[in-house]
Amino acid sequence: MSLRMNRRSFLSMTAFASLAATPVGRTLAQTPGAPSALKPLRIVKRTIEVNRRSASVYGLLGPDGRPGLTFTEGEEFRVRLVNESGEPTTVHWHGLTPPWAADGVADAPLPLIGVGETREYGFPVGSAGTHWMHAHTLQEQALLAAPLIVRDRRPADEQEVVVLLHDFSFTPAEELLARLTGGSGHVGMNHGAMGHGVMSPMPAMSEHAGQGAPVSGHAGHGVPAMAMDVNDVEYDAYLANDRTLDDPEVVRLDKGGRVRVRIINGATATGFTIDTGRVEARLVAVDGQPVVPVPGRLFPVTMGQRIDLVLEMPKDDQSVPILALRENAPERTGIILATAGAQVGKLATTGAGKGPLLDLAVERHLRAAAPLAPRAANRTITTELQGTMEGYAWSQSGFDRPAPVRKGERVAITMRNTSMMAHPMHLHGHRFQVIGIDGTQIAGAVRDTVLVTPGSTVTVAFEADNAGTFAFHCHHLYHMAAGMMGFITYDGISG
Ligand SMILES: [Cu+2]
Repeated sequence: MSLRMNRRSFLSMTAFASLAATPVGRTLAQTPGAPSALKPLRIVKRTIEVNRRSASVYGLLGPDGRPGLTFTEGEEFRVRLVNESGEPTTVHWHGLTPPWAADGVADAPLPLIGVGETREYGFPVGSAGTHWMHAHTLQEQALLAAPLIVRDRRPADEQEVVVLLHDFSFTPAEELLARLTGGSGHVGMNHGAMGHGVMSPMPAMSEHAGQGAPVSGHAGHGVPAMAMDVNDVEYDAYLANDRTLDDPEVVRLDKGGRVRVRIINGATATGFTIDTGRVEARLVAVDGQPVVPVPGRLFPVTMGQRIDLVLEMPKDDQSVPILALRENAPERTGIILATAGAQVGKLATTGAGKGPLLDLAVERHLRAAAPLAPRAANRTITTELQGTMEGYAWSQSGFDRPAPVRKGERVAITMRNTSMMAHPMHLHGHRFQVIGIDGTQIAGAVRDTVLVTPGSTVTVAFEADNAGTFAFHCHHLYHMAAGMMGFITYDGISG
């Protein structure tokens, strides 16, 4: 396979095999100026308590022993990543635009990080924003995910709260996937790496893939045409910073103080709506990129996406729950912001009603605060997002092989969703701007993950300025595992 050939040539070219720790990206000697120290980041196994049961999960622990990493804009991403988890894995820096070698998808280009292996990274961290890091394998389900925050160089007069949302099951991800596929063998997995839940770089062909899966009906259950499927997996819990809402994190803040809540939807198969309750918030950034502020109390955030909300704490003693409502279901999670003297009441893990269906109403109105320079696309890639719950086979047409682009091009990707589920589509190595929804041109948000709801068409555009073979896929973990996984590739990199 071309990707593997490419990896071999890449490895021999840089002679990585002779080094104790694998340097990835800009080598350390090339770093200009006085190099700052490498930040340690450990992939570990840890035990947390969920619903009063102990759960063995992964963790990504930074220099202070807490989850994740924090940088300041303009800094170098200088990280020494050590895999202490006892399992081979890989970590993707979701939202950063590193050189291809540092991207963190298995065999694109580097292999999994072996047990006990160390990798050293060095590349510019880029502009400020709320990002995250996660395994690009089924291990993501077991909380192999953490925040990756790039702070503004001139900090605003605001306090910062980071919330990583997740969906949690005591059932292993491999079994959840097997239940969904019904053992139909439609899963685009590399069987040699199955035990580690590693995605194949190329989706496996199946008799259902590429046929233009039917849109009408739902597996013969008599559901009307274009009926939507929403939640593929019923989880045991929904977590915010590893905790359920009946035992939430409580963050004490100053009365009347301004706070920036950085919300990361790290769930693998759950969309949420953030509910700020009585307190109005302003949506100021999506996927780490600033937008013209949007006031409101309800904000959608699908899998892989981030939103930054700015709000002012009440001037008297009050608590402000920041809830994440599960899409089309009563379950909820969240954290509590509270002034020093505020009483914090008990909150149930289910609400009175269902969380809203995620749609594109907010997306349509988002305007990038720092849009791409106006430019016509040199190339348009068109893909149909296809699949059915029957057999659980998912695909994106035209991506049976990596889609070619050329360095320097402005590339547009038009995605038409003919399936009955929404797909959060994520491009690695680049940020795109949403430039069209259902035929209407917009100067929409710059981001890296966009939701394409059933029946809708979304067009994004990006600058082809980071050569490599980068993943372009659905961020629903089980859709990705079942075939909704492709690549874009630059001339001369792979084909
Ligand atoms: Cu999907």
